[in-house]
Amino acid sequence: MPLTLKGATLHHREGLLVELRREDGATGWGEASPLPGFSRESLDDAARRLHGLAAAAVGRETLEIPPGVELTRGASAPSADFGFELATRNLYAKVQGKSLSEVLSPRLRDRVPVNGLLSGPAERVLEDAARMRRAGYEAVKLKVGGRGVGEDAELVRAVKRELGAVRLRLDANRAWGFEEAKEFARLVGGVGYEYVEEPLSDPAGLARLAREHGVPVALDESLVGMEVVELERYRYARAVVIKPTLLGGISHALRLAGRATELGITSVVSATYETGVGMLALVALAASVGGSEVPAGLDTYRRLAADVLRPPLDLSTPVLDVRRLTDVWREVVRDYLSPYRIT
Ligand code: OSB
Ligand code: MG
Repeated sequence: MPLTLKGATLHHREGLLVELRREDGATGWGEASPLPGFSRESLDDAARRLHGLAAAAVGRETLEIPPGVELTRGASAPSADFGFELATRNLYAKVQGKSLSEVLSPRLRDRVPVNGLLSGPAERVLEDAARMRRAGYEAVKLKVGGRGVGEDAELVRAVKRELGAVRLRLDANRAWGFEEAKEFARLVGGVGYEYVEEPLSDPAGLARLAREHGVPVALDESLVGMEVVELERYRYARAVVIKPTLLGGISHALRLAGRATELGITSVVSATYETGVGMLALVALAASVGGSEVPAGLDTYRRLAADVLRPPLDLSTPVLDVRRLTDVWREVVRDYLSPYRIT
């Protein structure tokens, strides 16, 4: 089914798979899939950046790359930085005889709850909310900002009634002016939602919205291009939505999440419609960051009609069993991959 993001309709998902091969034939795979409307780089920009990174890696000692030497995070194509770093880490894991999760973190949680994603017309949203409650989802996220604050607030109330004790997150994708956001917050007062991602078209007002009006806000778009040291200025944030494809890699995501934990901010590892190759990294990352289990934004996978990874991953349960997933998918190899056009 077509996917509507920021008013644009996507009929298929394009991306690049990265294969890094060592002299002895050992390989590591990665994925660089800029998301139209959210990534600033095009697929061509990502390809160019990958060629640059590959040229710099030729002749280098594999084991020198991760986790020893940090890749430079460039501004030109964060999706390529992620894809290349993932390939190096997968290759490193392969050479060490370990799984990707094992090389990412010595302390992995074995459960990753999935944040169910609600979007589309109100009727579908309510049906999906009821289905997710019955299935046992711990948290769901509803897209707001597209209906006018009165209608959005009404839908939020109706969704929360369907959800009962299931946690509700909201995401406005920068839809509102300050007064609209205040009005929305007033209308949903008492509903008990966890946070609203990026309520303001002008993020300069986020601190005031949070501090003076008590609105629980989460950062998503604001994190793009942000350095880890800058996060301190956002102490008011309830959560940060960490999307390695948009932020530029695994090391950066790990450092950002580490700093967030120090500042008392929750890290929510999230996907941007990656294939199974990227999703395996996001699952491992979600199992590695933060001090406790936090539902991760991995429900995007459900929206892909097919995957390059065959068989596809099973990410359709409310809680992922990380050990089972990483045992089945200890490594991605060429035999499991088939180019596929999703139309
Ligand atoms: O706005 O959070 C977003 C996916 C791609 C681009 C933007 C967004 C998303 C998601 C990811 O919503 C899923 C999630 O956060 O649960
Ligand atoms: Mg968001």
